[in-house]
Parts: sequence; structure tokens; C-alpha cells
Amino acid sequence: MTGEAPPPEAWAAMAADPSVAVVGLGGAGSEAVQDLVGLGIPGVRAVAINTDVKHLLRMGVEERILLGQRELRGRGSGGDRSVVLRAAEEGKEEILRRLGRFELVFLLAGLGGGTGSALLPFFARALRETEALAVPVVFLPFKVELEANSLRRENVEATVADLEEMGGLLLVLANEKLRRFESLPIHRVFQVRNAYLHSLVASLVDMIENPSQLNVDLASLKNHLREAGLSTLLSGEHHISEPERLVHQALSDTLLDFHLSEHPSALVHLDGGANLTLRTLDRVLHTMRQRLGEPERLVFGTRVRPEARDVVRLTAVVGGLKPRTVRDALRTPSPHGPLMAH
Ligand SMILES: Nc1nc2c(ncn2[C@@H]2O[C@H](COP(=O)(O)OP(=O)(O)OP(=O)(O)O)[C@@H](O)[C@H]2O)c(=O)[nH]1
Ligand SMILES: [Mg+2]
Repeated sequence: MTGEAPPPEAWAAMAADPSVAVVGLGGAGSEAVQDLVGLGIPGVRAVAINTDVKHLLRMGVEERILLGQRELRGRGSGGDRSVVLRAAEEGKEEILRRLGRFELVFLLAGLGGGTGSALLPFFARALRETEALAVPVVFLPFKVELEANSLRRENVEATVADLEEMGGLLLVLANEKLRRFESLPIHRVFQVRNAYLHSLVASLVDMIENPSQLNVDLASLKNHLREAGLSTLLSGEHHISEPERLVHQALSDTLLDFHLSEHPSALVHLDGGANLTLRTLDRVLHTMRQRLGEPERLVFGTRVRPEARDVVRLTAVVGGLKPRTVRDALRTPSPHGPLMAH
């Protein structure tokens, strides 16, 4: 045991201590973290880890960690995962000391380069030695980036295989899905994706951080994930008058890639105003059951916040996904050709 329990005077400080971290690994991951912070998630610690010092210096993130200083001299990995893994092994203890104290750690990386692709599964696995629940978030490169580059393709495939094997909660955002925004400038396209990711992260953090009437907390989430296998996170908001549309929006209007198996499971949380009734909850759960094809397990929670007024937010951790999820996403046909072609 670690000494005496803190007295009541210290409880407020304990409650204010961030229990969630969003960690960017490599260039794309760090940029996404920077966007998430810009959009604001109260009480979340932001960290960027990279092998590229110039990129790291550009990041306006609270904690920055440069890995592999001796071997790589801050110049990035050049796509070589093995050199990054050696650096990760050296920095492992220090990073686990910093990250292992959080309850929930989102690990973000764009796959295909050397740094993020190597670090993401490495730290997702290493964090299992701690109390923290690691949630990998991966951005899959555009197909055209992989077609002409076998090193990138290998990096993506190896990372994907590793993450699939680990199971648990995994968010996959395939760049191919962003083609529906192809008339926007490219940096804006990534911002749209990051804003979507922000809404997912914020709704999960809110679900586990704030007490509810029918409570779903971190312990319930961990329990659910133990049984659920490979899982994803969905969320949506809609006017209370149409609970069915709310479910449809969360399940269909998503930038995530996932494939349900015949035996999915779901942990569902509803957050709404004073007019959130049992009838609304029933309608949401009924629609959820229909859409998921009678899930084997359905856990739910609700919270009433009068300030939410007529808007209901649904957060769902859907499990029992087919393990080929990520590879399928990479095979998505590109309907409009390369992003930059005009
Ligand atoms: N820069 C950037 N790349 C993105 C973004 N989203 C997805 N990606 C993809 O992320 C992949 C990996 O690129 P980086 O993040 O730069 O690679 P890295 O992890 O820093 O690895 P190295 O630079 O090789 O050490 C690229 O193939 C992009 O397709 C984004 O928002 N910004
Ligand atoms: Mg890089």
C-alpha cells in the first residue's frame, strides 16, 4: 500500500487532477492532438511523442517527448520501425511512469510512417502493465499513398495486425472515408476529421468522468470491454423528439470503419435534459437492438442534465467486431480517384 489515504481537504485537488490523456505518436498523431486541444476537452492532459524534433517544436501541446535522441538525433525515423522500437524500449520506463497514472489514455497515430506505426502498438501493449485503459486511434493513409510505396504498406499492415490481435477498443479512421469532403483544402479535411474525433473523445470522457443516474463508469467500461472483444466507439446528438434518428445518426453517419459480427454487444449511454424519459430510453434501446441484430449483451446508463434541454446525446461502445476491420477499410474502393486529381 502507498501510505495513508488523503484527507477530505485534499479530495477537491484529487478530483481536479486529469485522469485522461490524449497522446499523439509521430507527426499525424501529434497534429490531431493539437487540434483536439484547440477544440477543448476540459481536464484532459495532452502529450506529443515524436522522433522528429522540428515537428515536435511546432506542437503547442503541454507535454512533449523526443524519443531516440542518441540514435536518430531528432531527425525522424525515415520510415524505419525497427529503429523506433529500439528508441521506444529505451524510453519505455519513463513514458509508462508518465502515462500509467492516467485512467484512460487515447493513443493517436497516422499509420504508414515509422514513428507512429511502431509506437502505437508498442505503448498500447506496454500500458497493459498499468491501470490505464489504452484506446488506440489510427488514421489509415489514402490508398494512393500505399499503392506506390511498399514500405508504407508494410508499416500499415504490421501495425494493423498487431492491434487486431490485442483486441479491445480501437478507433479506425480511414482517410478514404474523407473523400466525401474532397472539395475542401486538404488541411481542412483533416480538421473536419479531428472535429469528429473530438466529439467521440469528449463524449467518452464525459460518460466516465461524470456521475449519472444510471451510472456507467470506467469500471463498467473495462468490464464490458473484457467480454466484448474488438470494439469501437460511436456517438451522436439529436432532438429528443426522434430517438430512432439519434441511433441512426450515431451508427451510420460515422467516419469510422468497423464491421459488426453476428454477435455484437453494446454499452450505451444517453445524456439529455429534464425531459429525458424512460419511454425515450426504451425507444433508443429498441432501435439499437434492431440495428445491431439483437446484441448478446446490452448495458446502458443515462444522465439528466437540465441544461441539455431538448438535445439527447448517445454514446455507444459497440463490441464483437470482425477482426478484419482495418484491412477491409484499406480495401475500400476509391470512388473518385486520387484526392489531388482535378
Ligand atoms: N500530416 C498528417 N498526416 C496524416 C494525417 N492524417 C493521416 N495522416 C497520414 O499519416 C501517415 C503517417 O505520417 P506521419 O505521421 O507523418 O508519420 P510518422 O509517424 O511521424 O513517422 P515518420 O515520420 O516516418 O517517422 C501519412 O501517410 C498520412 O497519410 C494528418 O492529419 N496529418
Ligand atoms: Mg514524422
